[in-house]
Amino acid sequence: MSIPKTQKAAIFETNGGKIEYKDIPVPTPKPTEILINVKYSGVCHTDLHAWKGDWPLDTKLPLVGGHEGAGIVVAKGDQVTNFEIGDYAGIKWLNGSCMSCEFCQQGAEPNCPDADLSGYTHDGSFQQYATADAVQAAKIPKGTDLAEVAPILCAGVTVYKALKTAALTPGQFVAISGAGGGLGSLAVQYAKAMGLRVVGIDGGEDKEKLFKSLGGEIFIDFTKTKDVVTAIQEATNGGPHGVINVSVSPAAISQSCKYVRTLGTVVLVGLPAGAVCESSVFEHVIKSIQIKGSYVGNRQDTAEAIDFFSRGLVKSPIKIVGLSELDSVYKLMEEGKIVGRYVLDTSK
Ligand code: 8ID
Ligand code: ZN
Ligand code: ZN
Repeated sequence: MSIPKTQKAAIFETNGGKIEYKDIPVPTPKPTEILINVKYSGVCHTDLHAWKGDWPLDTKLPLVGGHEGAGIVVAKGDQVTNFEIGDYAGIKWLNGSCMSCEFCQQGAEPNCPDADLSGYTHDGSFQQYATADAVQAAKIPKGTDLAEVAPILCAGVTVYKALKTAALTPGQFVAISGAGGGLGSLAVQYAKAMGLRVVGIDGGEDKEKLFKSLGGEIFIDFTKTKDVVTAIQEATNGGPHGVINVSVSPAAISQSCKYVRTLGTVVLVGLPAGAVCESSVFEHVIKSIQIKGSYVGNRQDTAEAIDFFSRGLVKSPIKIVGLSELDSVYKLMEEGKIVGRYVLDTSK
C-alpha cells in the first residue's frame, strides 16, 4: 500500500483558535503503534470541549482532535502482533495507559493517571492517517460500515459502560438526560437491548422523533415542561431506577438527583465546563441514592459495545459531512442543534 507523505487534517494551534483544514505530514508509527487510514470520524462533544479548553487538563498544541475514527491499517511498528495490514481498526479516546498501576491492573485502564488520549494528548482522527497504540486500538470486523461504526468507538462504548455502571435489571426505568444527542441516541438503544424501559429528556420535536424511532417509551421535552422533576416522577410512577446523564447542562445533572427513584442510581457522564453536581444531603440519605461517575470503557467494554452494533441491536443515527466542515459542526453542537451524531468523511 502506498502511503503519501502529506495528508489533509483539521488542526488548531490554540484552544478556541481557528480550525485549519490543511496539509500536514503523515505520522510515522512507533514500534508499538499502527498507522490507520481513517475513512470516517465521529464528532463527539468532547472534541468541542478539547478545542475550547473547557477542562482542567491541558491538550497538546497544535492539536488534531477526534477519537471516533474508523479505518484500515496501512502500516505497523515491528512490535505489533495483533493487527495485520488491511485489518479494520478504530481510534478511541483511550490511546494508551501505563498497564502497571493499580487501576490498569484491574482493567480500569481509562482511570490510569498516565492515560494517553486520542484527540487530546495524542493527535486524533480528524486526519486521513493517524497513529494508534496497537494494544488499545479497537478491532472492527471486516466488512463493517466504517461510517456507522465510528460513533460506537466513543459514544457507544461510553453509554454501554454507563448502563452497566447503573446496574439495572430488565423491566426497570432508565432516564437518559440528553437523549437526542450523540451519546444519548445510542444510550436509548443499548438500554432497550438490555430490556430496560427508556425515558428520554431533551429539547425539540426532531429529538423527540428520533427518540421514538429508536424505541424510547416516554419523552420529556425540557424546553416545554414546566416541572421536569414531577413530570418524570409521574410518568415512571415514582422516578426512574437509574439516570444516565449525557447532557451538557449542570442544572439537568443536579435535577436528576431529585427525580431519581428511591434506592436509584445517578450516573454522571456528560462533562460541562466547571460543573458541580448538587444533591440535597437529606434527600440523598433518606432516598439512599447513589451517584457514580463513568468514564468511557475498557478494551472488553469496547469489544462488547461493538458486538451489540455488529449484531444489529444498535444503529448509528448519523449525518455524514466533510472533514473540512468541522468548524460548522462545532457551531451546531454548541447550539444543541445536532440530532444524533455527525460523522466526518476524511476524503472531503
Ligand atoms: O466517558 C465519558 N464520561 C464521556 C465520553 C464521551 C462524551 C463523556 N462525554 C461527554 C461529552 O464531553 C459531553 O460533555 O458527554 C457529553 C455529551 O456528549 P455528546 O453526546 O457528544 O453531546 P451532544 O451530541 O451535544 O448531546 C448533548 C445533548 O444534551 C442535550 C442537548 O440538546 C443534546 O441533545 N441537553 C442539553 I445541552 N441541555 C439539556 C437539558 N437541560 C439537554 N437534555 C436534557 N436536559
Ligand atoms: Zn467522545
Ligand atoms: Zn496505569
